[in-house]
Amino acid sequence: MSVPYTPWPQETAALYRAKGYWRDEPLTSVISRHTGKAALAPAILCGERRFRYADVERLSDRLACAFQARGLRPGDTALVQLPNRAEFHLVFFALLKCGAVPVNALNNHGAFELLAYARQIEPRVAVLARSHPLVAEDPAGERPGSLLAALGESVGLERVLLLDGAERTPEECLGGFAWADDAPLAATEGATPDPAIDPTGLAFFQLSGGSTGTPKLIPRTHNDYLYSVRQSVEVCGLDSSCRFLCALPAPHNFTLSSPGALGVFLAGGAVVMAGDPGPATCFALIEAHRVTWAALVPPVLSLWLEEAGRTDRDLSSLEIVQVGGAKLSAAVAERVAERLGCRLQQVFGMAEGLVNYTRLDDDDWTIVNTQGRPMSADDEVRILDPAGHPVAPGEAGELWTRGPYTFRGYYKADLHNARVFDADGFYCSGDLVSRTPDGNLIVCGRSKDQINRGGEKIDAQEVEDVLAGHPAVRHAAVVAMPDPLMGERSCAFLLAPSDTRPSELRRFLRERGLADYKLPDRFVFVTELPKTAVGKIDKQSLRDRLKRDAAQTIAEQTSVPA
Ligand code: OOB
Repeated sequence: MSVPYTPWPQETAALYRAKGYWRDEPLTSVISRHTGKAALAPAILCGERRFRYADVERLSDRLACAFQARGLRPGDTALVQLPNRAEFHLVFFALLKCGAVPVNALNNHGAFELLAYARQIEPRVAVLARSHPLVAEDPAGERPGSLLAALGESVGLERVLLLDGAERTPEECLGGFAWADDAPLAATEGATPDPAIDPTGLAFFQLSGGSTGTPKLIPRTHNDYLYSVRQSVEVCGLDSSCRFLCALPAPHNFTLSSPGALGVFLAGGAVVMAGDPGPATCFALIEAHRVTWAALVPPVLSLWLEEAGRTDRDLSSLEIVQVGGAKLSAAVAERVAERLGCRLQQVFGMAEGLVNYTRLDDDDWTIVNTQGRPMSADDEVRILDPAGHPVAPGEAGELWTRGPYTFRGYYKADLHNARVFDADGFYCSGDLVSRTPDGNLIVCGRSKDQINRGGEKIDAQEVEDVLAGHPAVRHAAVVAMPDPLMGERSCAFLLAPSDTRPSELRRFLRERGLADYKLPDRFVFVTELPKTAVGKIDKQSLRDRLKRDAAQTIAEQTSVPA
């Protein structure tokens, strides 16, 4: 049995194999390829703990045996939500070794998101952190029941694995896991799992930022994902000397594969796990582990740049800071070299596939002002106007793409797939981009109904749908408002009585289990919402109103006498 997904056309797949992109190798080979002396090198540094490649291989084998003993079989699916700790990677590799296909939810996802994923994949197992507010008791009573109870309907408690918060050594590490029904893990030392990986099939699901109201899942195969990792390592020139700081959420496509932790494993380097991306935590880790690479979103970079001027920490080991996930302003980009003493690489990627990098030897203008160019010679990019015609060179248009690691369809989403793929298999990312004469892309906007809150994507319709369930709300329109630090924050325009309290609306959304980052930063109560000629809510005019407000505020601030 295998989990179904939209395949590439046969002749395209044959071409990708012939070109050596797809090698029918499992993703777990990024660990297992390190044998002999290389297996003794550190792979993951987490708190005081040091996991060598041999440890990651052995521990993920033992975990895989424990999953198999609980009946996990190829083609089953798994729901995982774990914090940035070594155990995230152990569980990921263990599930792959069982041929199971995980969804790795972000640690700040709420019950709303987790249940939406569970409904789509009907997981056979769930792996959760015992300390997570959704799992732990909820003294404040703000969260609905227990996630375990809700998940129990689809998973069954006998297949929920919980991880405690203790930092155990690699030898003791599996003692931190326990089945929710209290049975022992049953992970015998020295055991190897029954071979179960089909390297020609699906490896796992990536998460889509979404723009349609339901969180969408992106099937990623061993072949396409491993190619994207291998090609990223090549383009970024990673080798075994790399010490990579995993500061953003570990499951995110950027941190996992661009080149991310998997790229660092492939190259034989070490991944340093950070519990949060803030400069206090990260600068200490950079100093302690002589970190050479870090991947950040723009607001985190801004915090780092600010703190870099004040810190006593030794950041001299840093060679490259990659920034992606949201548009980086040229003004901030220009400060990287001077403040952090390292080079900048811009990364414009998407969980659906295509990843663009500025190259390390690009000229300064390109690195500061563009979001880079596709990493593969076989990435195909079309920039089209709304009628589907190529725009003139240098003009902005919608980005359509296909290639050896760009997916061909969201999971169980035929209607949506029909809208975002054309007949040739090109995927429309919903980004507005232009292309420089030397092929670099500049992101200039977005056509999808999404807010990019400092790299965290918010599906406007999803929040609107939940808000519409509140008795006081007759209609909701959620749009982006400019923000100096985050780039964008979210604002909800509501047809609702003006005495409705924002705190009550926030409580309502939290109670529905929506992730905190999706709660609107601002509520505006209106008696009418502007409409377009065809009668749809005119979101552009709402965005323009917020932009005018922001410009006005800046003008007022700058005209205040000293
Ligand atoms: C990355 O992946 P996702 O799936 O969270 O978000 C993809 C979207 C893009 O379609 C674009 O709208 C935006 O995030 N984005 C950027 C950007 N990088 C991503 N917008 C402007 N400038 C950039 N540099 O965010 C992601 C995946 C892999 C590598 C890096 C980022």
